[in-house]
Amino acid sequence: MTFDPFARSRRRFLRQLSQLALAFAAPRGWRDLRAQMQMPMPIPPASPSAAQPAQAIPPILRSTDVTPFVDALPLPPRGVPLHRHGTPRLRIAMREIHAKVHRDLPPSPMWSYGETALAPLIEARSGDPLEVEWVNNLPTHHLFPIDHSLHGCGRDIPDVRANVHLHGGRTPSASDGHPDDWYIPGTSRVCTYPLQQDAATLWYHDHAMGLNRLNIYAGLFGMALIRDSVEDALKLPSDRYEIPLMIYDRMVTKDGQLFYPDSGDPEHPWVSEFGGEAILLNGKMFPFLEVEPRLYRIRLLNAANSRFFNLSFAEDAAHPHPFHQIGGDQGLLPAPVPMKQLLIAPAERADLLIDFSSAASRNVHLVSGLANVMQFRVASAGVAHSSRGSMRDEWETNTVPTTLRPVVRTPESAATVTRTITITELDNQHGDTMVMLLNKTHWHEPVTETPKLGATEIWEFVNLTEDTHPMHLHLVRFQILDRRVFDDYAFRMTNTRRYLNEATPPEPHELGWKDVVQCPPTQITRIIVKFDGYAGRYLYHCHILEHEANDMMRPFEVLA
Ligand SMILES: [Cu+2]
Repeated sequence: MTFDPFARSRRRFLRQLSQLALAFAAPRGWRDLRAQMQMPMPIPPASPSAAQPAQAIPPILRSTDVTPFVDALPLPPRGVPLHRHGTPRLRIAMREIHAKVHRDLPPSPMWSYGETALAPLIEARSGDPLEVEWVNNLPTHHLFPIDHSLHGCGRDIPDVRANVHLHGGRTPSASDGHPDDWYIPGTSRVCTYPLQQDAATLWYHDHAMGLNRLNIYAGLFGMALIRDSVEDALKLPSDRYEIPLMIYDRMVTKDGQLFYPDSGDPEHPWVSEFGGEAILLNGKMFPFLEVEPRLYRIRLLNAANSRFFNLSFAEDAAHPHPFHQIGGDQGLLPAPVPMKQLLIAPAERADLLIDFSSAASRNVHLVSGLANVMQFRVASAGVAHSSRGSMRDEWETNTVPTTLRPVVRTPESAATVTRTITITELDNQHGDTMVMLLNKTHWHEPVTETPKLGATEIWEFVNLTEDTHPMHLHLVRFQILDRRVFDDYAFRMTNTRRYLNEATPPEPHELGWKDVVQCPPTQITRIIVKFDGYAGRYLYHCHILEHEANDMMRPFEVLA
């Protein structure tokens, strides 16, 4: 599937299908559309106009080329504060490392925030400020082909630039990692994170203008867990029973090297999406984890550039292993949601509880689509009993709580402004995507979204493309109001809004606070958001990193 010559025709087919559906005014099902997203992401073939490939394509590893479940799942080291007088400060350096994605493959150069492929885990308390000195110790040459035609990516600036955004952090603008605030190897920045926010699974990653699709792909991302007393009181599984788990896909050559594709046009190497056959978990293909037959908490992050993962747990195909989702992007849900599978978009997080007690002495797999991508080796029943001390039994529950954290729904009447934001792609005559825009406006054009500090607004994303876009707003948390199929042809042609079905409320596992929302094609997705926290310049964008890099990103400014 590596280079899919049918990808473009499939996209055209889907587009025609959508037009056909509209001709008969038949609304496309939300779940059907989601199911389409399970397909490997198409990689555009070389444009017919392109003369020579920009880089030679080496033989690419197939997932069947390696022995599964021979590498133990790596777990991230804890970030240790540099000093404890005053505000704790971490010093985290970006660097080039060499790491193996599988036992039987040679190491590949990668970039990391740590000494291994796995960046340090930042753990902090809600309301306790944290400072991080982010040091750029990267080399001056990039690992992957840069597209100098993308915004803010010209040949007049250094090839290697970096900055850091704490995704999901309620952070003052100066420390938010604005795409223009990049800095070069040999320099560093100190960012201050007040962390005035609920317990949640956050992550940190590169956000340098036009480059973060390549910087994150190279490895510049890590997880951050914010904890608070509400979470403490639930006595959820902790320490070795709480597993940070980052899932993402890569193209790996047969000799173990990370590879990022290009369009075939040396002047415009950008590709509109990325899909790789190697599914990595915490840096390894097909890792295994030895677990006890008890309750575990899994802090899951989709760290992929473009790929949506449809995940489940199973002992075998006929026996899905149930689990509960207890939290999303911005913290705990009101109550645990029993699940059999989870569709997770790039940058989304899911806080899961899974009970292995019914699978003692057997294996449970994490399944992505139809493939087993990770193995949980469950110990025999006796092991759990002997390893659990009485202190832990007292302190920690081994059952799923019935309620978690109240999430008061924001009434629509609280909103004083409604903003409509269109999502569009512009294609050339060959059907290749050239640019992807929000409100048909480029990144560098003047700010048009200027909410007042403290104001509540409704933002409605009108998706006029054939892809689901995971839209992310910096600074804030929001609630999903609904999604509704509309006549996108009428919208495009006459700017009239005609709905084709009733509004669909968010899924049960989307009923908590969010900072990423899946916006499916031919639907209008509405969120309600209070612009709390800080005044200043921020941004919102699609978190498909290839889209973001080619202008599916806009500033907003919170006015004091
Ligand atoms: Cu997008």
